[in-house]
Amino acid sequence: MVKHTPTSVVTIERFIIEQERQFPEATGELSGVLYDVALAAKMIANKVRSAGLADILGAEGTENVQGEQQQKLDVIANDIMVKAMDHGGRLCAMASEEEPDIIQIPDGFKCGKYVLTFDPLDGSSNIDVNVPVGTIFSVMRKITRGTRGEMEDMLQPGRRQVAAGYIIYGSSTMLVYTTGQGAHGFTLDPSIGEFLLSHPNIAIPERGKYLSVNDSYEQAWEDNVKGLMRRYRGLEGDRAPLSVRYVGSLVADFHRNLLGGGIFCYPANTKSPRGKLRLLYEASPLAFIAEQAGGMATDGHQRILDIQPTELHQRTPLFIGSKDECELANQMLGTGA
Ligand code: AHM
Ligand code: MG
Repeated sequence: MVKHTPTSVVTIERFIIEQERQFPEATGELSGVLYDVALAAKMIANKVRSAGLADILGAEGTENVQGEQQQKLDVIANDIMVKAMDHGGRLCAMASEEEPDIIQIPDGFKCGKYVLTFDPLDGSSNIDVNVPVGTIFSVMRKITRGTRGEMEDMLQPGRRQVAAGYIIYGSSTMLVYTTGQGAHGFTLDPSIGEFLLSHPNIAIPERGKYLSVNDSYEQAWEDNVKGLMRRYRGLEGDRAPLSVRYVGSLVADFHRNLLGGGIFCYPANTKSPRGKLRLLYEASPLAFIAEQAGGMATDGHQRILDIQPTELHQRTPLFIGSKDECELANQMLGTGA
Protein backbone atom coordinates (compact mmCIF):
# COMPACT_ATOMS: atom_id res chain seq x y z
CA MET A 1 0.00 0.00 0.00
CA VAL A 2 1.21 3.53 -0.80
CA LYS A 3 2.05 5.45 2.33
CA HIS A 4 1.24 9.20 2.21
CA THR A 5 3.66 11.46 3.98
CA PRO A 6 2.14 14.55 5.62
CA THR A 7 2.14 17.47 3.21
CA SER A 8 2.74 21.08 4.11
CA VAL A 9 0.56 22.22 1.19
CA VAL A 10 -2.80 23.23 2.60
CA THR A 11 -5.47 24.31 0.14
CA ILE A 12 -8.16 26.73 1.25
CA GLU A 13 -10.71 23.94 0.91
CA ARG A 14 -8.80 21.64 3.25
CA PHE A 15 -8.28 24.48 5.73
CA ILE A 16 -11.98 25.40 5.76
CA ILE A 17 -12.98 21.75 6.27
CA GLU A 18 -10.49 21.31 9.10
CA GLN A 19 -11.68 24.48 10.84
CA GLU A 20 -15.27 23.37 10.48
CA ARG A 21 -14.57 19.94 12.01
CA GLN A 22 -13.99 21.67 15.32
CA PHE A 23 -17.73 22.40 15.39
CA PRO A 24 -19.63 19.10 15.25
CA GLU A 25 -22.95 20.95 14.85
CA ALA A 26 -21.78 22.77 11.67
CA THR A 27 -23.76 21.89 8.54
CA GLY A 28 -21.16 22.86 5.95
CA GLU A 29 -23.24 25.75 4.66
CA LEU A 30 -20.80 28.45 5.76
CA SER A 31 -17.94 26.46 4.21
CA GLY A 32 -19.96 26.42 1.00
CA VAL A 33 -20.28 30.21 1.07
CA LEU A 34 -16.52 30.55 1.53
CA TYR A 35 -15.70 28.17 -1.36
CA ASP A 36 -18.02 30.13 -3.62
CA VAL A 37 -16.33 33.41 -2.62
CA ALA A 38 -12.92 31.82 -3.36
CA LEU A 39 -14.18 30.75 -6.78
CA ALA A 40 -15.54 34.23 -7.55
CA ALA A 41 -12.18 35.67 -6.42
CA LYS A 42 -10.33 33.53 -8.97
CA MET A 43 -12.67 34.67 -11.72
CA ILE A 44 -12.30 38.35 -10.76
CA ALA A 45 -8.50 37.95 -10.50
CA ASN A 46 -8.51 36.67 -14.04
CA LYS A 47 -10.38 39.75 -15.28
CA VAL A 48 -8.21 42.15 -13.27
CA ARG A 49 -5.05 40.59 -14.77
CA SER A 50 -6.22 41.37 -18.30
CA ALA A 51 -7.56 44.85 -17.42
CA GLY A 52 -4.65 46.61 -19.11
CA LEU A 53 -5.64 44.95 -22.36
CA ALA A 54 -9.08 46.57 -22.31
CA ASP A 55 -7.89 49.48 -24.45
CA ILE A 56 -6.32 47.13 -26.95
CA LEU A 57 -9.24 44.73 -27.04
CA GLY A 58 -11.84 47.49 -26.89
CA ALA A 59 -12.59 50.27 -24.37
CA GLU A 60 -15.81 50.53 -22.38
CA GLY A 61 -18.82 51.05 -24.62
CA THR A 62 -17.06 49.57 -27.65
CA GLU A 63 -17.05 45.99 -28.87
CA ASN A 64 -14.15 43.65 -28.17
CA VAL A 65 -12.72 41.17 -30.61
CA GLN A 66 -15.44 38.67 -29.81
CA GLY A 67 -18.04 41.29 -30.71
CA GLU A 68 -19.10 41.65 -27.05
CA GLN A 69 -19.71 45.02 -25.40
CA GLN A 70 -16.94 45.97 -22.96
CA GLN A 71 -18.02 46.69 -19.41
CA LYS A 72 -16.36 48.52 -16.57
CA LEU A 73 -14.41 46.15 -14.36
CA ASP A 74 -16.34 46.97 -11.20
CA VAL A 75 -19.58 46.04 -12.96
CA ILE A 76 -17.99 42.81 -14.19
CA ALA A 77 -16.75 41.98 -10.68
CA ASN A 78 -20.20 42.67 -9.24
CA ASP A 79 -21.83 40.33 -11.77
CA ILE A 80 -19.28 37.61 -11.06
CA MET A 81 -19.95 37.82 -7.31
CA VAL A 82 -23.72 37.73 -7.73
CA LYS A 83 -23.67 34.84 -10.20
CA ALA A 84 -21.18 32.81 -8.16
CA MET A 85 -23.24 33.21 -4.99
CA ASP A 86 -26.94 33.31 -5.90
CA HIS A 87 -27.65 29.65 -6.63
CA GLY A 88 -25.77 27.75 -3.90
CA GLY A 89 -28.77 27.54 -1.58
CA ARG A 90 -26.79 29.00 1.31
CA LEU A 91 -27.69 32.68 1.02
CA CYS A 92 -31.10 34.31 1.37
CA ALA A 93 -29.99 37.73 0.08
CA MET A 94 -26.99 39.88 -0.74
CA ALA A 95 -26.08 43.57 -0.80
CA SER A 96 -23.33 45.12 -2.89
CA GLU A 97 -21.66 48.51 -2.83
CA GLU A 98 -22.46 48.64 -6.54
CA GLU A 99 -26.23 48.16 -6.21
CA PRO A 100 -28.76 50.43 -4.52
CA ASP A 101 -31.03 47.75 -3.02
CA ILE A 102 -30.91 44.27 -1.52
CA ILE A 103 -30.14 41.59 -4.13
CA GLN A 104 -32.68 38.80 -3.79
CA ILE A 105 -32.05 35.16 -4.67
CA PRO A 106 -33.71 34.52 -8.05
CA ASP A 107 -36.97 32.56 -8.12
CA GLY A 108 -36.41 28.84 -8.45
CA PHE A 109 -33.28 28.77 -6.27
CA LYS A 110 -33.26 27.67 -2.65
CA CYS A 111 -32.82 30.36 0.03
CA GLY A 112 -30.34 29.60 2.81
CA LYS A 113 -29.62 30.98 6.27
CA TYR A 114 -26.89 33.52 5.51
CA VAL A 115 -26.68 37.02 4.04
CA LEU A 116 -23.63 38.30 2.19
CA THR A 117 -22.52 41.92 1.78
CA PHE A 118 -19.61 42.86 -0.46
CA ASP A 119 -17.61 45.54 -2.24
CA PRO A 120 -16.84 43.73 -5.51
CA LEU A 121 -13.90 45.88 -6.60
CA ASP A 122 -12.61 48.27 -4.00
CA GLY A 123 -10.25 50.98 -5.23
CA SER A 124 -11.41 50.47 -8.81
CA SER A 125 -10.37 54.00 -9.79
CA ASN A 126 -6.81 52.64 -9.51
CA ILE A 127 -7.28 50.01 -12.20
CA ASP A 128 -6.16 52.27 -15.02
CA VAL A 129 -2.77 52.83 -13.39
CA ASN A 130 -2.10 49.21 -12.48
CA VAL A 131 -2.37 49.63 -8.71
CA PRO A 132 -3.70 46.78 -6.52
CA VAL A 133 -7.46 46.58 -6.00
CA GLY A 134 -9.54 44.21 -3.90
CA THR A 135 -12.82 42.55 -3.04
CA ILE A 136 -14.22 42.74 0.51
CA PHE A 137 -16.96 40.48 1.90
CA SER A 138 -18.95 39.80 5.05
CA VAL A 139 -21.30 36.97 6.03
CA MET A 140 -24.02 37.20 8.67
CA ARG A 141 -26.75 34.85 9.83
CA LYS A 142 -30.32 35.63 8.80
CA ILE A 143 -32.35 36.82 11.80
CA THR A 144 -35.82 37.32 10.31
CA ARG A 145 -38.28 34.46 10.03
CA GLY A 146 -39.40 34.38 6.38
CA THR A 147 -37.56 32.68 3.54
CA ARG A 148 -36.30 35.81 1.80
CA GLY A 149 -33.66 38.08 3.26
CA GLU A 150 -34.95 41.39 4.67
CA MET A 151 -33.35 44.75 5.38
CA GLU A 152 -33.19 43.78 9.08
CA ASP A 153 -30.92 40.86 8.18
CA MET A 154 -28.50 43.25 6.51
CA LEU A 155 -28.54 45.94 9.20
CA GLN A 156 -26.83 43.97 11.97
CA PRO A 157 -23.81 45.26 13.89
CA GLY A 158 -20.49 43.86 12.69
CA ARG A 159 -19.90 41.86 15.87
CA ARG A 160 -22.54 39.44 14.54
CA GLN A 161 -20.48 38.56 11.47
CA VAL A 162 -19.80 34.84 11.16
CA ALA A 163 -17.16 35.29 8.49
CA ALA A 164 -15.44 38.14 6.68
CA GLY A 165 -12.48 38.67 4.46
CA TYR A 166 -10.89 40.30 1.49
CA ILE A 167 -9.04 39.43 -1.67
CA ILE A 168 -6.15 41.58 -2.83
CA TYR A 169 -5.30 41.51 -6.53
CA GLY A 170 -1.69 42.58 -6.24
CA SER A 171 1.63 41.20 -7.45
CA SER A 172 0.01 37.95 -6.34
CA THR A 173 -3.65 37.34 -5.50
CA MET A 174 -4.27 36.73 -1.81
CA LEU A 175 -7.41 35.88 0.13
CA VAL A 176 -7.51 36.65 3.85
CA TYR A 177 -10.49 35.54 5.92
CA THR A 178 -11.74 34.87 9.40
CA THR A 179 -14.58 32.89 10.90
CA GLY A 180 -13.68 34.12 14.38
CA GLN A 181 -10.84 31.61 14.81
CA GLY A 182 -7.98 33.88 13.84
CA ALA A 183 -7.21 35.57 10.53
CA HIS A 184 -5.59 33.43 7.85
CA GLY A 185 -4.12 34.29 4.46
CA PHE A 186 -3.94 32.21 1.28
CA THR A 187 -1.98 32.94 -1.88
CA LEU A 188 -3.30 31.94 -5.28
CA ASP A 189 -0.99 29.60 -7.14
CA PRO A 190 -1.99 30.47 -10.70
CA SER A 191 -0.38 27.33 -12.14
CA ILE A 192 -2.85 25.07 -10.32
CA GLY A 193 -5.64 27.60 -9.70
CA GLU A 194 -5.69 26.97 -5.93
CA PHE A 195 -5.45 29.26 -2.91
CA LEU A 196 -2.71 27.79 -0.67
CA LEU A 197 -2.24 28.62 3.00
CA SER A 198 0.63 31.11 3.16
CA HIS A 199 -0.11 33.28 6.23
CA PRO A 200 -1.69 31.23 9.07
CA ASN A 201 -2.73 33.08 12.24
CA ILE A 202 -1.87 36.59 11.14
CA ALA A 203 -0.86 38.81 14.06
CA ILE A 204 -0.68 42.55 13.51
CA PRO A 205 2.21 44.21 15.39
CA GLU A 206 0.90 46.05 18.45
CA ARG A 207 2.90 49.15 17.55
CA GLY A 208 2.48 50.58 14.08
CA LYS A 209 5.14 51.30 11.50
CA TYR A 210 2.96 52.95 8.83
CA LEU A 211 0.40 55.74 8.64
CA SER A 212 -2.05 55.61 5.73
CA VAL A 213 -4.14 58.73 5.35
CA ASN A 214 -5.08 61.12 2.53
CA ASP A 215 -3.90 64.38 4.05
CA SER A 216 -5.11 66.50 1.16
CA TYR A 217 -8.26 66.74 3.33
CA GLU A 218 -6.32 68.33 6.19
CA GLN A 219 -7.98 71.74 5.83
CA ALA A 220 -11.37 70.10 6.21
CA TRP A 221 -10.42 68.07 9.31
CA GLU A 222 -11.53 69.01 12.82
CA ASP A 223 -8.73 70.25 15.09
CA ASN A 224 -8.64 67.00 17.09
CA VAL A 225 -8.00 65.01 13.88
CA LYS A 226 -5.23 67.43 12.91
CA GLY A 227 -3.74 66.95 16.40
CA LEU A 228 -3.92 63.17 16.10
CA MET A 229 -2.07 63.22 12.79
CA ARG A 230 0.64 65.42 14.32
CA ARG A 231 1.09 62.79 17.05
CA TYR A 232 1.34 59.96 14.47
CA ARG A 233 3.91 61.97 12.57
CA GLY A 234 5.98 62.49 15.71
CA LEU A 235 5.60 66.27 15.46
CA GLU A 236 4.71 66.63 19.14
CA GLY A 237 8.03 65.05 20.08
CA ASP A 238 6.50 62.26 22.18
CA ARG A 239 6.50 59.41 19.64
CA ALA A 240 8.66 58.18 16.81
CA PRO A 241 7.11 59.23 13.48
CA LEU A 242 5.21 56.63 11.49
CA SER A 243 6.16 56.25 7.83
CA VAL A 244 3.46 57.56 5.53
CA ARG A 245 2.19 55.10 2.90
CA TYR A 246 -1.05 55.71 1.00
CA VAL A 247 -2.04 53.66 -2.02
CA GLY A 248 -5.63 54.91 -2.18
CA SER A 249 -6.90 51.33 -2.36
CA LEU A 250 -8.24 50.45 1.06
CA VAL A 251 -7.52 46.74 0.70
CA ALA A 252 -3.90 47.38 -0.29
CA ASP A 253 -3.34 49.92 2.50
CA PHE A 254 -5.03 47.69 5.08
CA HIS A 255 -3.13 44.59 3.96
CA ARG A 256 0.27 46.29 4.24
CA ASN A 257 -0.51 47.59 7.70
CA LEU A 258 -1.94 44.24 8.82
CA LEU A 259 1.30 42.45 7.98
CA GLY A 260 3.76 45.22 8.84
CA GLY A 261 1.93 47.16 11.57
CA GLY A 262 0.30 50.53 11.17
CA ILE A 263 -2.93 52.45 10.97
CA PHE A 264 -5.24 53.35 8.11
CA CYS A 265 -7.32 56.48 8.76
CA TYR A 266 -10.25 57.91 6.84
CA PRO A 267 -11.55 60.58 9.23
CA ALA A 268 -14.73 62.57 8.87
CA ASN A 269 -14.22 66.02 7.38
CA THR A 270 -16.40 69.07 6.93
CA LYS A 271 -17.32 68.01 3.37
CA SER A 272 -17.95 64.35 4.33
CA PRO A 273 -19.19 64.44 7.93
CA ARG A 274 -19.35 60.62 8.08
CA GLY A 275 -16.18 59.99 6.10
CA LYS A 276 -16.24 58.11 2.83
CA LEU A 277 -16.01 54.41 3.57
CA ARG A 278 -19.04 52.17 3.89
CA LEU A 279 -19.78 50.39 7.13
CA LEU A 280 -21.27 47.19 5.72
CA TYR A 281 -19.00 46.63 2.73
CA GLU A 282 -15.65 47.97 3.89
CA ALA A 283 -15.27 48.96 7.56
CA SER A 284 -17.06 46.09 9.31
CA PRO A 285 -15.47 43.16 7.47
CA LEU A 286 -11.97 44.62 7.79
CA ALA A 287 -12.64 45.40 11.47
CA PHE A 288 -13.44 41.72 12.09
CA ILE A 289 -10.14 40.72 10.46
CA ALA A 290 -8.21 43.41 12.36
CA GLU A 291 -9.59 42.29 15.73
CA GLN A 292 -8.93 38.63 14.96
CA ALA A 293 -5.34 39.56 14.19
CA GLY A 294 -5.01 41.35 17.55
CA GLY A 295 -5.62 44.85 16.19
CA MET A 296 -8.51 47.28 16.51
CA ALA A 297 -10.98 49.34 14.47
CA THR A 298 -12.80 52.43 15.69
CA ASP A 299 -14.68 55.42 14.32
CA GLY A 300 -12.91 57.49 16.97
CA HIS A 301 -15.83 57.15 19.40
CA GLN A 302 -16.82 53.52 19.31
CA ARG A 303 -15.71 50.12 18.15
CA ILE A 304 -16.65 49.67 14.47
CA LEU A 305 -18.12 46.22 15.24
CA ASP A 306 -20.56 47.76 17.74
CA ILE A 307 -22.07 50.33 15.36
CA GLN A 308 -25.73 49.60 14.68
CA PRO A 309 -26.27 50.23 10.96
CA THR A 310 -29.42 52.12 10.02
CA GLU A 311 -29.03 52.08 6.25
CA LEU A 312 -27.47 49.83 3.65
CA HIS A 313 -24.93 52.29 2.28
CA GLN A 314 -24.08 53.98 5.57
CA ARG A 315 -20.67 55.62 5.80
CA THR A 316 -18.37 55.76 8.80
CA PRO A 317 -15.08 57.39 9.77
CA LEU A 318 -12.48 54.63 10.07
CA PHE A 319 -9.28 54.19 12.08
CA ILE A 320 -8.07 50.62 11.74
CA GLY A 321 -4.90 48.68 12.41
CA SER A 322 -2.39 48.31 15.24
CA LYS A 323 -3.72 48.53 18.78
CA ASP A 324 -1.52 51.34 20.09
CA GLU A 325 -2.38 53.63 17.20
CA CYS A 326 -6.14 52.93 17.39
CA GLU A 327 -6.12 53.54 21.14
CA LEU A 328 -4.48 56.90 20.53
CA ALA A 329 -7.25 57.73 18.02
CA ASN A 330 -9.90 56.89 20.62
CA GLN A 331 -8.11 58.96 23.25
CA MET A 332 -7.78 62.02 21.06
CA LEU A 333 -11.10 61.88 19.24
CA GLY A 334 -13.60 60.96 21.84
CA THR A 335 -13.93 58.03 24.14
CA GLY A 336 -10.62 58.04 25.93
CA ALA A 337 -10.88 54.24 25.82
P1 AHM B 1 -14.44 52.81 -3.89
O1 AHM B 1 -15.15 51.76 -3.08
O2 AHM B 1 -15.37 53.65 -4.71
O3 AHM B 1 -13.31 52.23 -4.71
O4 AHM B 1 -13.82 53.89 -2.88
C1 AHM B 1 -13.11 53.44 -1.78
C2 AHM B 1 -11.68 53.84 -1.92
C3 AHM B 1 -10.80 53.07 -0.96
O5 AHM B 1 -10.25 51.94 -1.56
C4 AHM B 1 -9.73 54.08 -0.61
O6 AHM B 1 -9.19 53.86 0.66
C5 AHM B 1 -10.47 55.39 -0.67
O7 AHM B 1 -11.54 55.20 -1.57
C6 AHM B 1 -9.61 56.51 -1.18
O8 AHM B 1 -10.34 57.69 -1.12
P2 AHM B 1 -9.62 59.12 -1.32
O9 AHM B 1 -9.29 59.21 -2.79
O10 AHM B 1 -10.64 60.13 -0.89
O11 AHM B 1 -8.39 59.15 -0.47
MG1 MG C 1 -14.91 50.41 -1.88
